[in-house]
Amino acid sequence: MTKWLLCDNMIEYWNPQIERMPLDELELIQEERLRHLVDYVYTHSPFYKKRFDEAGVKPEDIKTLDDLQKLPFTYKKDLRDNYPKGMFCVPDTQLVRYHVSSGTTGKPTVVGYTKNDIHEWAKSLGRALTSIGVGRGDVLQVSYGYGLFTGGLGLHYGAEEVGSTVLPISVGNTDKQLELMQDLGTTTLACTPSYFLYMTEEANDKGIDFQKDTGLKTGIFGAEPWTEEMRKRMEDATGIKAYDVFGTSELSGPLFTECTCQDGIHIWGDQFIVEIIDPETGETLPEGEKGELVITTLTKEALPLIRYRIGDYTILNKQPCECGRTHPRIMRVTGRVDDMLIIRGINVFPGQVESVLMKIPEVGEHFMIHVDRINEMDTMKIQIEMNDEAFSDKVNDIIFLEKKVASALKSVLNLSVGVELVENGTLPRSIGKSKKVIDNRKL
Ligand code: DLL
Repeated sequence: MTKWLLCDNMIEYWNPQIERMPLDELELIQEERLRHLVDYVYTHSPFYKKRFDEAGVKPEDIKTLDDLQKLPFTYKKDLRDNYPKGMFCVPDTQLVRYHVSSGTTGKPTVVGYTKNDIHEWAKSLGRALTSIGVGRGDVLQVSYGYGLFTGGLGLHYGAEEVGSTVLPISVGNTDKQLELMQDLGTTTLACTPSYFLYMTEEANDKGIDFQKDTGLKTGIFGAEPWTEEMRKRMEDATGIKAYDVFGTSELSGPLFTECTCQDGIHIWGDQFIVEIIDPETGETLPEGEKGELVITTLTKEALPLIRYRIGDYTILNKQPCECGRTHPRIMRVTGRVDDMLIIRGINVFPGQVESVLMKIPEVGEHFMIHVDRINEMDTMKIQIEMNDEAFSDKVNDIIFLEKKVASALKSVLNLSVGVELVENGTLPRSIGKSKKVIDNRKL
């Protein structure tokens, strides 16, 4: 597949016919693929046959996109219960790869891929990378983990699809990362936002200025929640453009990014159907309302998923994007349904805390939320690093700043929280997905 450049507005597309297709035409493709999918899983997966039979739904009941709601959901638990390969729809001889989740919260999930699954995955990222201006001539430093985690190999194949030169360095060894970034002229860096923050600190310590000493222009950051406020800080501090990348291992891995408009993540409608549901009731929510992301895969062969409950909170936007792409977008994922903290009856997401803190100039980029239950009462205390410039050895200055931060948090969270300001460099750094909450109630 060759990349297209539409000269009227200088926006590049990987495949303009598909990416700019009118929504009603796209929906016809979705309908046709959905009909094929339900037939396929019903005949190839004993799991889905049983699930459909239990729900009293037959493949012939699914004729239009509206019928999607007749189909039962699929849960992460289903993948675990059918560990390792009970939900696969192809024989082992057709598999070309496995990825396996870390299984920190239970049995791991195993995802198998046919050759075509790998190709569809790379295609999705090929479109995504093109939409942020990454392609031939770019050096893409892939600093996501390679191996069982999908981040490294996912971005790797996507980058090769668009003809970029891949630097497959994986995660860690930050000195080497910074050295090769300069020596090989990295233009694009893909890693978790936490790791980029860490790299920035290390670069500062070594006197490396991203703008002057490297050719870095673009960051592709995801695999964990981050905020608009964090993006602004990263872009201001380093002069790069920072883009959000989203995906989950069950869907393949990293799959979707924002385009240069930075106004939502494009989900390729010919490959996936997106729904947003109320996580409590399972009801589909109207466009624009925040709820749980549910995705149906339309082209996967080895492990197709019907109405898979991703467990992330986001908002669906079906309006065509300014970039000309018509495929639905999801807004920045603000956290997982199970990340929500309930403190004295009030719902709090770590992302809300980050949004508030990143607007306070005296505060650095790192914080840790500690939740406890003391005398039957939930408490939340946040340790927050200060910027070096804001650090003071005068107790009064610190007390004043702690009050300012606590009051900013209270006005947004509607909750009184303890604030402890700590010196820059005190809190743990992360090179992969970071941990921002220690909930002692669960210990
Ligand atoms: O994290 C795949 C990935 C790799 C995505 C590299 C992006 C870049 P999992 O380990 O299965 O797969 O974790 C998926 O991570 O359901 C979200 O909760 C979270 N997540 C991923 N990307 C984002 C993002 C990879 N951009 C889970 N914003 C998802 C917020 C994200 N959360």
